[in-house]
Order: sequence, then C-alpha cells, then structure tokens
Amino acid sequence: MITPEMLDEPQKITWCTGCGNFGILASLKKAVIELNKPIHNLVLTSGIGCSSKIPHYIGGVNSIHTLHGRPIPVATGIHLANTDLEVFVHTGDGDCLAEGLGHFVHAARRNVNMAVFIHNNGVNGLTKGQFSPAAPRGYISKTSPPPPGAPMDPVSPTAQAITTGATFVARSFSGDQKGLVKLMVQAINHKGFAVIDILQPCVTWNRQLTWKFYNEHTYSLEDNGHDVTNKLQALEKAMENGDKYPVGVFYNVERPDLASGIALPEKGALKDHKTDLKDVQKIIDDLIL
Ligand SMILES: Cc1ncc(C[n+]2csc(CCOP(=O)(O)OP(=O)(O)O)c2C)c(N)n1
Ligand code: SF4
Ligand SMILES: [Mg+2]
Repeated sequence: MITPEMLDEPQKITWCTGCGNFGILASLKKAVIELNKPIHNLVLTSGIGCSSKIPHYIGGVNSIHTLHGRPIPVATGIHLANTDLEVFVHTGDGDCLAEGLGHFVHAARRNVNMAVFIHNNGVNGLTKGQFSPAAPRGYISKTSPPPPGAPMDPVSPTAQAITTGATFVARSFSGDQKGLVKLMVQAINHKGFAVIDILQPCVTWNRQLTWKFYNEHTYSLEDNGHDVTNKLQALEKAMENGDKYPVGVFYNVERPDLASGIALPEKGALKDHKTDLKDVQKIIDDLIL
C-alpha cells in the first residue's frame, strides 16, 4: 500500500503561489495512492517547463526529468524495456504540442501503453509567458500583441489525440481535483495511449484563462449523454469552440497496443531478453572511441 508519506519530497516547490500545477500535483499523489500498484513499478517522465518540474516534487515514484519535447519517447523506451511498469508522462502544452508534437502524434498512432498528462496553461510559463500552440486565436501575450493577438487557431491536444489513434482521451481542470484523480486513475489503468488535457491556470502570465474563467466556462460531458465509443462524436466535442469547454472522457475504446501488437512479437519485453554483457561492452567501447 502506498501512503501519503511515501510520496513526500523535501524539495522546495518553486511554482508561483496560486499556480494550477499545485492542484495537478495533489491529484497525482491521490491517484497514485488510489491506483494501489507497487510503487517500484511506477515511472514518471517529464519534459522541460514549470509543469515538467513535477518529478522533483513527488517522492517514491521512479522519475526522469528529460529534455524539452522528449518525455514521450523516453517513456516509450522505458515501457518497451519493461512492460510490467506503469509509465506516465507530465508535459506542458509548449513541451508536448510544439517541440514534442511529432512524438505525441506517433505515440498515439502506435497506441503505446502510457498515460500523458498535459498541463495546458496556454503559455510557455517557464520562459516568461510566450503564447503556446494551445493558446486560443486572439490570445494576447508579449509575443502575440494586439491586434490581432495570436494570429492562428490553437493545436487541440484532444482532437490530435483522437484523430491520430489514442484510445483514451479526456479533459479535466486542475481546480476539479476529484474529477482529475478519477481520470488519472482511469488513464493509467487504460491499456493503450491515454491522454488528459488538463486546463491549468498560469496566474503569472495568463490573465485570460484564469481560475474564475474555467470555473464558469466548463461543463461535464458525462452529464450530457456523450457516447465515449463514438469517434466522430468524440472529435466533434474535442473541436468544440464555443463559450464553454467540455470536460470528462471524450473517447475510450480498446485496440491492441504497441507492445502486444507490433514491436515485441515473440521475445517479450527487452528486460526478458538474454543479453551477452560482452556485446554491451563492445557498444560502450565503440562509443568511447
Ligand atoms: C531544446 C529546447 N528548446 C527550447 C527550450 C526553452 N524552453 C524551456 S521551457 C519551454 C516551454 C515551456 O512551456 P510549457 O511546456 O508549456 O511549460 P510551462 O512552463 O508552461 O509549464 C521552452 C521553449 C529548451 N529548454 N530546450
Ligand atoms: S509561471 Fe505560471 S505555470 Fe509557471 S509556476 Fe508560475 S504560475 Fe505556474
Ligand atoms: Mg505551458
């Protein structure tokens, strides 16, 4: 059993007071406890950004703070090396939808068994508030001054995930911890590529997509009779561009994942392969020379 104390981490948290990342961290800790899996089998990767500092703030779980845009390929490698592990990724909207977008799309296409949690605050928070690929058209920032503000439509992580092959796609809000914990547990337990687009206020740089805004501009898919197995309906909801953002599960289906389908047909995960250490030494020697 995992206890809250096991997840404590003495690192000083450097997020701004009031940042939406706090709600995501608290939800992640609750989800990890609720998952009730051996803690040594949990692996977290992150990219670069305020959001991607999360591995430093949760104890007990194996974690790697990787490179900008690269937490998904690192997670894919870990998963294929040892399919017993539960792998999940924390990434920012800049990290995942700008430099990391190619990895995101292809991991969805391959239905790699992992959960991806996107901290979507509409900005590159760590680098001081430039508009991110998820910022709505017209969003005003230092790099998108008026007129016209951000001059193009955003990348929709939910629509991208659904069209490219993800098998669990949801949206949540960092202010709704109860809802987020439930979705995180579902996403990690899902066998295949699972994505949660988490609406996350950045109190320092984003004065438009605020706590108040999201509290007033979200509605529940569950309460509106949405069919999570209908791809076209899911896509329609993901692309909805009205006054309110739908939250909850958009899409949830089963399809063979990468490890069971294509990459490891007979030999199982890499950890089960017999490796001659002399061959490994030769590779190291070649790299050193
Ligand atoms: C290869 C590389 N390119 C660019 C950067 C600069 N950089 C650091 S964080 C960041 C964007 C972070 O935005 P996001 O992923 O949305 O995270 P947030 O800070 O908003 O949580 C960028 C462009 C970098 N560190 N490395
Ligand atoms: S800059 Fe924004 S995203 Fe980064 S810690 Fe501060 S409030 Fe959070
Ligand atoms: Mg961001």
